[in-house]
This record gives sequence, structure tokens and C-alpha cells, in this order.
Amino acid sequence: MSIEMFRLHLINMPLVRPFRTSFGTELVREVLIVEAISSGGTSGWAECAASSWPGYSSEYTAGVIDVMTDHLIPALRETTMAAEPEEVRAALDVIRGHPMAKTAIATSMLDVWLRERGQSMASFLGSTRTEVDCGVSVGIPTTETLSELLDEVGIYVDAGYRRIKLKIEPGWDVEPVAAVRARWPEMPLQVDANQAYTRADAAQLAKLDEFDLLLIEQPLPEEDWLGHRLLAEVCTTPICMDESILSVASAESALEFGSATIINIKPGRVGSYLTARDIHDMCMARNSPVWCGGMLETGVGRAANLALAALPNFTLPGDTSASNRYYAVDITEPFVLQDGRLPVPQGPGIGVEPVPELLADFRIWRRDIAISTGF
Ligand code: NPG
Repeated sequence: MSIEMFRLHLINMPLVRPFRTSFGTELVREVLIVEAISSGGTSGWAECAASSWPGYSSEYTAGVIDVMTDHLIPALRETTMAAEPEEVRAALDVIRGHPMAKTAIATSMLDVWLRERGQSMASFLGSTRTEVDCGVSVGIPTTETLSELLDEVGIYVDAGYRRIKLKIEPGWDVEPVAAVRARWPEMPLQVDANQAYTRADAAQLAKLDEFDLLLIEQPLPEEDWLGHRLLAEVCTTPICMDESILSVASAESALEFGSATIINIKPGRVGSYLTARDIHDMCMARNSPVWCGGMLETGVGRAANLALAALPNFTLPGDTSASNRYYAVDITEPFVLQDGRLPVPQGPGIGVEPVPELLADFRIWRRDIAISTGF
């Protein structure tokens, strides 16, 4: 088996409602879908987590396309690897950084590899569940009103989501959390600041302690390990890291240094589903819970994330919401919430494929990169 070509599909997916975070607002998700095509004609599919602009991290779609074309795919071409997933990871890791681009290339190849073996990604990664508990991430309302927030949260509570995550930023934190907590006293609740605070905000963040939150996610800049630890000393709410976690080493450092007690695992941020699994294993050995983050994925990225979230130490509900929380029409068969859970795909590879007509409908650009990796 050899990969003969990568086909990059750039699509524009309108969100059902704007998604506002402390770093910006998305109305339409620009999504890069990677298709790896083997000599046997099997297509493997992956979704790149990058956004169109470098607001969440330094990666962005146009940069991803460049690094894939100029560096990552050529790095594969130069190797004599046999396409074992570990060898693909090692070949791509010759290039520094660019984890979202690497994850997309590696996952498309892994999907081919698994499909040709008839094995599901869930079983390959070591899943122990056939369905996963789902949470939902609620953006800052564009009107900045509590009524809009409560209306949106109400929709998700009624839909059966098992955990609510509120986006916060300076000026939008204690009041919205208090309002949601007052309306839903029993609902598992957490917040995400996307690095919007500074060490000087510790007292403000500690005011959130009275609302019985599961965690505060990434309150401080990603490189501020000491700041997170100092914050953990003044807050009783557990601190969780997202943007800071790029590897097993950074996750282990976070736990060991006391910067965080809970890790959000996003495969795109760590360069590979194999590394995501390794972080899971390390955290499990330390009795530290993990949960699966989300990047507003279509069904392609969601399927792979659900396979990961089915591993045993994903004990907190993830940002793995149903298709209709994001898109009126998904590019795969939609994922539908059932009793607050989503099923883990069990078919070969990621277990889903884009519907060709829908992929074509949403596509704005396509590029073929022919290669032979020699395996
Ligand atoms: O449900 O996929 C989802 C969204 C979860 O909040 C979420 N993602 O900071 O984690 C994040 C945020 C995000 C989304 C970041 C898109 C960047 C782009």
C-alpha cells in the first residue's frame, strides 16, 4: 500500500449561530479537509483544526496549506517508512511546530491504514466505550446580554447535554456564571477564558469558586506556567490547561508543577492522535482526569475525536457536541445526540466519510499533491 496523493479540500461551513470567544468571533468556519488516496484506491479522511486566522494559536489555514505542501508532505516523500502510524509521526516530527497541520496529514494516512485493515480508529486507540457523554461550549453572546445567554444555554439543556461550558473574558465572567448557576443549580458547569486574564486577575477569578465549577480552562497566557500555579493556589476551582498543552512533556509538566490538575486533550494541538493517546495514558497513570476539546469540527473531525474520547480516562464530558449545534447541514451523516451522548463510530478507520455532493457544495478550493511515500 502506498499513498499516491493528498487531496486538500477547503470548505466554508456557515455556523448556525456566531461563536464568540475572548479572541474573536466566527460566523463561518473555514475548514481544511485532507483526503489521502492510496494506490489501492482507498481514501482516508481527516479535518484540520486550524481556523482561518491565528487567534486561538499561531496556526491558520493558509499557513497550514503552505507547510503541508512545502514541508510535511515532502518530509514523507523523503522517508523510507512503512507507513506504520508511529513512523508517520516520527517523519512529520522532523518539522518543528505546526501540530494542527501534522495531525491532519497523519490522521488521513492513519484512516487509510485502518480502512485497509478493517479496524476502527476507536479500537486502534484503545477505546473502552461505545458512546461518550457530551458537553457543549457556549460562546459569549454577541449582544452581551444575560437573556441571550440563558436562552442559548436553555436550548442545550433541553437537548440533553450533560455539561455546559461558558466562554468568559474580563467583564464577562462572574455575572453570567452566577446567572446560569442560579437557573440550573445541578448542571455540571465550567468556564473557558482562552488566555484572556493576567496574574493580576487572580482575585476576580477566585470569585468563581462559589459556583461549584468543574474547572477554569486556560485563564492565563499559554506560556505562563508559574501564573497558573499561583492561581491554583488561590482558587479552589480546579485549573485546566488547553492552549499550553502541546505534548506529553507539557502535560506532565503542568501536572507536576501544579499549573493544572485537569488536561484538555485536543489532537490537533498536540500533532497526532497517537500523542493525544499518550497524553491520556500519562494522565491516567497519574489519576488526573482528561476531556476532549473541540474546534467546531464537521463530522469528519468529530468522528475521530469521539474515537479518542471513548478511552477510559476521558471521565469528563467533552466539547464533542452533535452536528446540529454547529451546522444546519454537516458534510457527513449528522451526529445526533441521544440521551446526552454520541455514539462512537465503529466502522473501519474514522467510520464516516464526507458525502461527495455535500463536500462539493461547500467547497471553495481543491488541490491535489501527488506523491509516493514508498511504503
Ligand atoms: O464545540 O467544538 C466545539 C467548540 C469548543 O470552545 C470550543 N473551542 O477554545 O476550545 C476553544 C474553542 C475554539 C473553537 C477555539 C474554535 C478555536 C477555534
